[in-house]
Amino acid sequence: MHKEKKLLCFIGTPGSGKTTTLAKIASSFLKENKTVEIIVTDRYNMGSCHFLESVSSLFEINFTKVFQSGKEEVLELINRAEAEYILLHTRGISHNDVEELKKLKSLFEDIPYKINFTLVISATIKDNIIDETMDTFNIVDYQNVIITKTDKCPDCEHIIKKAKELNKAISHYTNGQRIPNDIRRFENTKKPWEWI
Ligand SMILES: Nc1nc2c(ncn2[C@@H]2O[C@H](COP(=O)(O)OP(=O)(O)OP(=O)(O)O)[C@@H](O)[C@H]2O)c(=O)[nH]1
Ligand SMILES: [Mg+2]
Repeated sequence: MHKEKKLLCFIGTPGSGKTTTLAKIASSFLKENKTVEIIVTDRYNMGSCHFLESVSSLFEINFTKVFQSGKEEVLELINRAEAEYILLHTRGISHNDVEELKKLKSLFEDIPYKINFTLVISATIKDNIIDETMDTFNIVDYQNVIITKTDKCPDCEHIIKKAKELNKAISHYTNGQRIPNDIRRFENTKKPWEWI
């Protein structure tokens, strides 16, 4: 078992690209011969769960999902995971749903592992929603941003500006639906993110 598990938790609004991006990141770790496990922390999002289960079986990635979504269960699955990189899938939360974000925060609070939270945000959303999303998700104290759907909207200036303002790193951008191909490192990051 790896002494230091690296936990990456993907958060974002519904449809932002969390599941697809998580699958791309998982397969990029595999390419680098790192061990990966995906844990789905929300049992209600059947679509994402089935999708990740299929991707995991295709790429031979360890996969587990919660049955109840409680804190103890999530911790138990993390404790049991033997991979070096553990990718946590969360359910989409609306950009103004403060209560749900507080619940998400509390799901991972007091877990005796360091978790790096990545906000997955689509380049296609309007500037005022970008601001609200990036501000409100800060409840979870995310450190990193991945910009999705840049093939649909190549202009990411507003997200980049907002990330600088909030002192968030941008590790990657995605530019299509293909897994694992359509993801690139974001080169201009001021604060290279520790793990990915
Ligand atoms: N064009 C394009 N489509 C993308 C990209 N990333 C994701 N998508 C598509 O966007 C849609 C939503 O992506 P998901 O990964 O399911 O988003 P999600 O955030 O997990 O959604 P929920 O689980 O419902 O909250 C899917 O059709 C993806 O194929 C991208 O970079 N470019
Ligand atoms: Mg999903």
